[in-house]
This record gives sequence, structure tokens and C-alpha cells, in this order.
Amino acid sequence: PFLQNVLSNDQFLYGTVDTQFIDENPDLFNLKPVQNRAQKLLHYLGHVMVNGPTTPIPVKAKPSSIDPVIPLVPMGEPPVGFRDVLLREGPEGFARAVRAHPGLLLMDTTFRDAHQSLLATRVRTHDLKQIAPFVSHNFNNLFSVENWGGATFDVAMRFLCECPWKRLQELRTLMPNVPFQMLLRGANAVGYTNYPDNAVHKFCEVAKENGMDIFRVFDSLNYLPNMLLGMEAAGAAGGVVEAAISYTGDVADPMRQKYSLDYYLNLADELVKAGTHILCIKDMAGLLKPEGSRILIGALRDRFPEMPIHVHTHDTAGAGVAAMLACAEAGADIVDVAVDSMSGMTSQPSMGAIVACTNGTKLNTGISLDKVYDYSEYWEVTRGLYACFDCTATMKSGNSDVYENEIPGGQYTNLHFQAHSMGLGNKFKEVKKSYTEANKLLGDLIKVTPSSKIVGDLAQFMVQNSLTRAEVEERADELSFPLSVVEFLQGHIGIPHGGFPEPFRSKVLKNLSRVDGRPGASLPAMDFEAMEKQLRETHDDDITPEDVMSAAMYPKVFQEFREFTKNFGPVDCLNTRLFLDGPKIAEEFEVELERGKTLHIKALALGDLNKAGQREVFFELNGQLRSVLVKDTV
Ligand code: 3PY
Ligand code: ZN
Repeated sequence: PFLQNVLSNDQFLYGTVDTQFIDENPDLFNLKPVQNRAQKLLHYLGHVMVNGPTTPIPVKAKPSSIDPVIPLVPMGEPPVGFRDVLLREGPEGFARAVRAHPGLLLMDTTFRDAHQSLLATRVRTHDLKQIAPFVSHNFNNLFSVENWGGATFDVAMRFLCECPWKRLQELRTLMPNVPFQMLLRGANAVGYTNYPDNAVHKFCEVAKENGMDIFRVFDSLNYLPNMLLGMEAAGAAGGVVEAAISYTGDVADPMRQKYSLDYYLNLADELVKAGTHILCIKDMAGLLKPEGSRILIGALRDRFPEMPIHVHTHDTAGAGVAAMLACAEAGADIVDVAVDSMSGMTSQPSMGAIVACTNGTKLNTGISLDKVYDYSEYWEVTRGLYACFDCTATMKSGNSDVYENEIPGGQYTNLHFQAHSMGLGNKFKEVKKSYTEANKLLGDLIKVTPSSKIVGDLAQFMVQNSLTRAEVEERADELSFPLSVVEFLQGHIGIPHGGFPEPFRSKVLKNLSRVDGRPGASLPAMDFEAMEKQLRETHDDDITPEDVMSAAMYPKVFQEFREFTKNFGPVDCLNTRLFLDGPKIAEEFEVELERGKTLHIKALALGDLNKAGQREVFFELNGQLRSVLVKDTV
């Protein structure tokens, strides 16, 4: 600013001072452009006003113009919650307290799986933070809030241009009393492929340091060595280990023998032996019906009387509430729900419904329905801001055909969007049929990230090439399969229950290499110090251990995220309407960069297109006129 003042000073401009020193030293003008956070954000807003959102949107819909009302919270500390028990007694004591708890406990998935399933994982930290204190004050008797992991990690950087670690840190401060839970894809951590063991360990360590409490660990093939690695990593970091068995098929159907009750019980034996604190049944597609729930949970309850049992499901067919009530009655300690307005369809069953159905029974949740209504209203209105990602734009109801195709909740939504965007909206049934066939071709797999993606890729390949299952089997040695399918058959994500399908595998692989045993075991360790050094060289000095982990998981996505932030600033500070749609002309708004540092901005005007294809966008920033030049790419 000092230099700016000098340069705009009249005496200086009109030559009445001796500026010879400046004339003789032109390198004084080798100035980096002044790029503060405010100017960068104006650049971002100008960009959105001229060109639309920077994040890809599946549906042409504007964010709703209605603002969510943030329900009030009382002053002072929130009441004691289960996290206080965890901090006091450690994971084992916590598990005992959970098992001893008389009523039914709930995990709220609204902050993670619900929006991963309904809104393409796009809910921003901004909207989570607004409601976090309300949850902390009114839902202190939740078992946990699931708010991290799964697809949220990469989507935060990739599409929301925000740091997933900052989300965790900020929520932790706002919700000190409720345990946080994350979804860890075993040896795949929060990615789609195996990482070296030390990366999974380090990831859990850093997550724990940033406030994560409970690690739900699964493997997409229920491949025990991969699960054990994830469990060891979470446990060594000091986290609560929740080993999750992914559920498929139907234990109540005598015709479905591959994934029988014995299969699940044997796997549970191994996980309990390995020291899991909590045992989870992860029904990612929502296939558990009440009868299957009674059989499976009843048998687990008998076998492991001391072990807390936690059940996760999706409501794709519409039977989620019935199934979770059956699980609770059969002895589950905890079931997963999403707040009403973020529940149903491919998301979790409704919190309000479960609370109401158990009120006055021995399964009473201790949660106030009135508070559920307030919480739900916040999300109903907030959800409107994400209209361009909302699956209800094309999906109108639950679908009981999931019992046949077994597509996990989030993937069901994605495939539905994809079919519609490719003009195949009236052929979704065929896409789902192909998925069913592709699954059979691959030997009837457990399907969840990333094995579900492999089945989906094969299904898409079959649709695109008009191939039936019989044709694929017959011509397996000459077809050029998607890479994910080939790598799966090579053993890159582990070994499926019952082994690989033959002769299909041999026909596809011919003499390609095969991985024996656990894929991560043969990967060289990551050198985090070297990585940090290299990141510092590329991106200035402010590289944190969290950044190193982001880069370890997603090197390219992290790089692009840092570059984006360098140009456009901390866009996570903008509200969601501004982030997606920019301001209207004459709109005035505030942006809080950090506590006590608020920008007052008014959008003034959008200039005409100049010869260079740019538009000047005018703003008032804290009372001063500012403008940014934006290339019009529309
Ligand atoms: C994920 O891996 O992100 C899932 O939600 C699996 O169910
Ligand atoms: Zn799920």
C-alpha cells in the first residue's frame, strides 16, 4: 500500500519530485502482483458471475433463494456426550459403556453418507459449521456423528476447493462432546486403490490428531488382510476401531449360499479375534430386510455378547426403518440414520422415524423429536442450495430393484445421474440389468468402493458394446476390458471370497502378472520427509503434515487444489449460493475470512466484452471500488 500511495501521489505523477533513482532502477518495478485473499475472492466471484460455477454440475438448477435459519443454541459449553466417556476411558472403556447403554444409540450420517448418497458428496464445510453447535448442544447423546472419510476427502479438494482437514478441525472445535466417526476404506484409506502400509498408518495418525475418534474400517472384498491393516492403523493411532463387514446377498434366502450366515459369522470371528472395539455390519446397498436382520444380528448377538454391534444401511428400497428396528430388537446397540430431510432413498433411514418408533419402548433413543424437527428444517432449506446436485432432480422414489442389482447407495445415485446425462434416462433399467450381469461375470462380488466401481465399469462396457454376459465370457480373450477390471483380476485390490472367476480370469489376463496376497504388502513405503520437502519447493513454505497426507492420497488433486487457492483464495469462506452462483448485481454481502476479519462486498456491474474476450467485473470492497478482469469462456 505504501508503494501504491507513492505511485498515485500527484507530485510523483506530475514529475515535481526527483525520481531519477527510480528511473535508473527499473527492477524496482518487478513487483509480484498484490494478491491478497480479498482480491482473490473477488477474482473468483467475478469468474463465477461471468462463466458460471467452477465445479461440474450434473443438473441445470440454481441454488434456492431461501436462506436456512440456524436454530439458536444456549450460551456456554454443550452438555456431556459420549466423547467425554471416550476421552476419559479410552476405546475399551468407551466400547463397554456403549454396550451397557440401555436404549438404542444412533449414529447421524447427515454430515457424510447422507449427502454422499443424495447430493453427490457436495455439502460444504460452510453449511456443516452453521449447524454443528446445534447438534453438539441438542444431540449430545448420539453415539457419533459421521462427518469424514469415504468420498468426502477427495471431493472436498476436487470439487469444493476446500481442505478436508480444515473441515475436521473446525467441526471438532464446534462439537467437542460428540464422537466423530469416519469411513476408512481399509488398505485404500480414503482412496480407490491400495496405498503402502505406512501411508495408511500415517493417515490414521494425522486424522486422530485432528480430532477423529472412531474409524469404521472396511474392505470392498471383505478381504481380511486388507481389513486387518486398516484396523491396525486405526488402533495404533489411538482410535476406536470399528471393523465393518460389508453385507451382500440375503442371509434369509436359502438359495443365496455364497454369502451365508456362516460366512458372516466366520468373518466376525476373525475381526473380534483381531481386537476390534466395535463390530459393524455395513449394508451399503440397503439389502438387509427385517428377516435377514433378525437372523444375522441375532446370531452375532448370541456369539459375541460383550461386543457392541453397529448397523449401517441405505434406504434405497424403502425398508430401512423396518430393517433397523429389526436389528435393534435383535440386539444391535447402534444403528445409522440421517436427519429426516436428508434421509430416505439412497441415503440412510430417517432419524425422526426411528426416534418416534422407539419412543416409549426399551429402545428409547433419548433424542428429542422437537430438536429433530428443527435440525431437519435447517437441512431441508440448506439442501435447496444444492439443487444442482440433488438426485431428486431425476430420481423420484425408492427402488426395490436394489435387491436384485445390489448397487450401493452412492453409486445408485451416480449411475442414475449418468444414465440421464447420456440421454439414457429411459434405459436405466438396462444399465441396472447389466450391472447385475457384470457382477455375476466377476463371480458375485461384495460391491462397495472400489469393487462396485469395477462392476460398474464392466456394466458400462457391456452396454456400450452391446454385449451379453455369455458373449463376454466367450470372447474374454479378445475383448479390451476397462483397466479397472483387468487390474481387479490381477489382484490389485485383494482376493474376493471364493477366489477369482475362472476361466474368465485366465482368458482376460493371459500372461499378465498376478499379485499374490495383500497388494499393499509389496508396495514400497512412502517417504513423507522427501514429499514434504518437494511440496515446500513447489508451493511456498506453508506445508503442514495434513497437506502432506492430502498429497500422499491424491497428488494431482492436491496440486490442482493448491493452484486453485493461489488464484481464487479461500472460497470455503463464501456461502454456498455465492460459491455456486456468484452474487447478483447490487447484492451486498459479508464474507468472514477468519474470526474478526470480515469483508463487506457489493457486486456493482459486469462490463462489456472487450477485444481480448474479457469482461471487467466491478465490486465495492469495504467501501472501495475494485475491479477484476475475467476471461469470458462461455
Ligand atoms: C465409500 O467408500 O465412500 C462408501 O460410502 C462405501 O459405502
Ligand atoms: Zn453407506
